[in-house]
Amino acid sequence: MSENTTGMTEEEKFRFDLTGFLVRPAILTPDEVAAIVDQIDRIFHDKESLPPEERGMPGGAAQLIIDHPKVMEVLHEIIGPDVRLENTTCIWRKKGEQHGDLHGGGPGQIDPIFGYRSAQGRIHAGMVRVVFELTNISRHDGATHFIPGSHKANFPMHPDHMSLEEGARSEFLTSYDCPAGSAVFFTENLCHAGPPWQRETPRVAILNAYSHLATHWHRLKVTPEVMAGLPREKQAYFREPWIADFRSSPVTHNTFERFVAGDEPPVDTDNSP
Ligand SMILES: O=C(O)CCC(=O)C(=O)O
Ligand SMILES: [Fe+2]
Repeated sequence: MSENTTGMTEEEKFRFDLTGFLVRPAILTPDEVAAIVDQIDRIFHDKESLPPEERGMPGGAAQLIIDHPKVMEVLHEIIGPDVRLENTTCIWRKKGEQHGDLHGGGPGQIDPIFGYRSAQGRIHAGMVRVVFELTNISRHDGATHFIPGSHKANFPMHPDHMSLEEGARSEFLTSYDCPAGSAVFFTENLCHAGPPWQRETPRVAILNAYSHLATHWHRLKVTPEVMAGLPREKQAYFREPWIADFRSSPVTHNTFERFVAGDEPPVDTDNSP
């Protein structure tokens, strides 16, 4: 495998561009996986046993995934140097539960924020999902499914390829095999779904959404307690979505370093409706 200076191999870039998704197997250690699974178990079944700053994502043991180096090196290549974490959700998905129908794909790009482009040897993805699978996954379990290549399809997604019913699925619909602790990257513009979970044991996972520093799609739902419990280097991934402040001379740039050195709060964590 050829490495380049970005930390993403040429093969990974080829694969992500071709298919719209990429699996990095076992980037978390078994101890890290066990600690995060224990936290998610408590969040779903015994919240009071956790201190307030660990009762939701991305606090507690889960905070190590905010800026995991094996994730950031991919995101810096496919989004750019300045990345925000704009949504993070943990799941404890039981047999028969699902996230929803196939969505995304085709020329519509859903919304410019999700748009996928490649130019001059670089990938420019809009919102990128990173699923941290915390159990071993086989492609028949019902983890996230994709229609590879649909992120840059030139025709609208055809109805014949949009079913999740057994026997009526697209021949292109696929999933992945990976050990616990793996990261699965995909552009939100790829046609994808979280179909009904098939296994007796739950799917325990964290679903993150990263995007360019200048954009913000999800209204933040990180609680003030969880945010306050994070070190400033992790809060920086939730800083306000802007690039340059032209009120000052010279222009102020919303860099990671500036946020970490200052005392500005991250974006509004008041999650009242
Ligand atoms: O639940 C899943 O496996 C997929 C969820 C989804 O659509 C997403 O993360 O964008
Ligand atoms: Fe989605």
